[in-house]
Amino acid sequence: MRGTPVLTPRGVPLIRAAPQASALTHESSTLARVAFIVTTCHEFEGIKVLSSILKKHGHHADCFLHSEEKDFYKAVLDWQPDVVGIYATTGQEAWPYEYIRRWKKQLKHLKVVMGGPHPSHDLEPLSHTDVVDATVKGEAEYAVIDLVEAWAAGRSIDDIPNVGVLIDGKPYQNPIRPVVQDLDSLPFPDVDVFYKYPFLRAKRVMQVHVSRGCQNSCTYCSVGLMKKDWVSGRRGEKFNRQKSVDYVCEEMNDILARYPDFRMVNFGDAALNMTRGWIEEFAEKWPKRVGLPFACNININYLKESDIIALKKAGCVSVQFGLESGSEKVRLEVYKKGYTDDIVYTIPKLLRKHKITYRTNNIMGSPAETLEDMFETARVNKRIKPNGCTVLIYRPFRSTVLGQQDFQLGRVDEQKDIGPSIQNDSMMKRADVREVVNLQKLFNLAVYMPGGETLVRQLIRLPRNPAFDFTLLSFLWYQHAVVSGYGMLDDFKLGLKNVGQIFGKSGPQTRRSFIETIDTGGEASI
Ligand code: B12
Ligand code: SF4
Repeated sequence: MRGTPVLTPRGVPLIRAAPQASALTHESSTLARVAFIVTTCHEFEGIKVLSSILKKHGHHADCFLHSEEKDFYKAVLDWQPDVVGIYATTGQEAWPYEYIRRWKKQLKHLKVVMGGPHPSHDLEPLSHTDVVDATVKGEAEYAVIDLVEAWAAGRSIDDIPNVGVLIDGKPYQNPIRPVVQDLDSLPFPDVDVFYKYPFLRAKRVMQVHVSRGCQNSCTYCSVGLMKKDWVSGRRGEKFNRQKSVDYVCEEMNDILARYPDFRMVNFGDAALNMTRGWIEEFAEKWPKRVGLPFACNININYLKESDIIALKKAGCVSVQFGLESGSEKVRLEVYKKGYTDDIVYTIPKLLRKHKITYRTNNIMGSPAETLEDMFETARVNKRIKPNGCTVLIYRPFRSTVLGQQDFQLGRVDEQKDIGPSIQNDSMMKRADVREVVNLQKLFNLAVYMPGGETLVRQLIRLPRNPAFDFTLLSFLWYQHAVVSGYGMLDDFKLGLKNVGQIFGKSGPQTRRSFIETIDTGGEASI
């Protein structure tokens, strides 16, 4: 935990409030009750950690998943929160505003904080003054404690590091404190707030994180700017951090003791091969102490054959890596991915040799690429024979180097609501936008069907239609469920629960054409 008191930007020491009767809370409770809310049906690592930290400090925390509650509004209201915490990626921030307005009518003391990637780079949510009371930038372990306790004690939140607030009607972002250096110093993530839901605890695959950061700094990803912005450059301060193997094994056994039915683990980290030597130690300890097979992401520019051997020994069945573009020039010079063609052609052969299946991630429609480059991406995939291709449409996030350029250069159609997902539509102003979006939907046909490219070249000229969306979903489902081992039924159900996020709009109205034809189940309407 924090050692020396943190000095706020205005030089005022932050005093941690001792647990006391809360100005926020209702009569029966003396501490803050924090309800996290999310719309995607998934176990979110950030929320698990924040919940365990809050509980460690004596507060109450829980998480409410929109898809899993019969009556989402009532479930949160009945829990009587003092604080509602929204996790938001860009495009995923506005969905709960209507709920919050209604909760605020019922719970006069309710405060609302938004955290996650979106408010870390954009203070726009603060302009919804009837909804959002504060935002948090970056890693929020210590900020949420300070914030909740300041609210509970009726103190000002204006000087709390990481917190964004309106001061005299203007958004103000406080500087952030150093990122958590030792991940082993954090309590085990609180999985109970997600595994209280039967669907999430009955899945075959458990979602786990063992690191933060990434060795690469790709220009289309938020990680590059996080690195620059979140780490001061002080000697010894790290952005890439990994839990110790011992901690991970203990964390896992702690979860399995309560939820013994999981059959596999998916490591959601940017790359499991983040720290040299980690996989070797993991390969020694994990099979003996945990022994579950797993899937993970890898950075192939840091991967040696010895790592692949260690991954296999540890129980890895499937890996995923970002090819992103078939053009080496785009990959290296624009995306700054660090994957040369040599690496792109060598690693898949080694993965096949050691019998680990692999899937690629690919981007369609960035301003760096022509439609021909995107067909080249399909051809490179055909050559390296992945067991599956995930294809995302380029989205210009303001939290990325490339996205910032796009906004500055007026390349973005800012009026177009493409929803929260990067699988739905394109915001880029390009003459061939229809072809790009259709190619993303039909990409797998071009890769896996004999003669597929010729057919896809014809089809992408047609107007977008549900059959194309369905093609994308079918490939996604098959590859995710079968190749990566998530299980056909689990993945089908998960797909139905999250389909609104994949093809929906950003605001409270999240359904459109194709979705309206499907009963996604369990979604309470507002
Ligand atoms: C694992 C992952 C996923 C997983 C899990 C979702 C998740 N967001 O955790 C899955 C596969 C489901 C996923 C889906 C998507 N993802 Co994603 N994902 C990641 C990834 C690789 C790691 C996130 C993570 O777990 N980090 C570790 C934990 C500990 O950190 P954290 O989640 O950031 O949490 C900390 C803070 O954010 C904060 N915090 C978190 N929640 C809250 C809540 C409150 C109230 C507060 C105050 C603070 C707070 O405190 C936490 C602890 O310090 C990041 C890249 C990255 N390295 O950050 C991309 C990233 C978050 N994803 C991104 C995107 C675009 C998506 C999708 C929209 C993709 C799509 N399908 O179209 C969806 C959105 C789904 C959703 N509702 O969030 C972008 C977001 C960019 C942006 N500016 O919004 C990122 C940054 C990658 C990128 N392209 O740049 N993702
Ligand atoms: S390798 Fe992945 S997580 Fe790392 S910077 Fe690139 S896109 Fe982001």
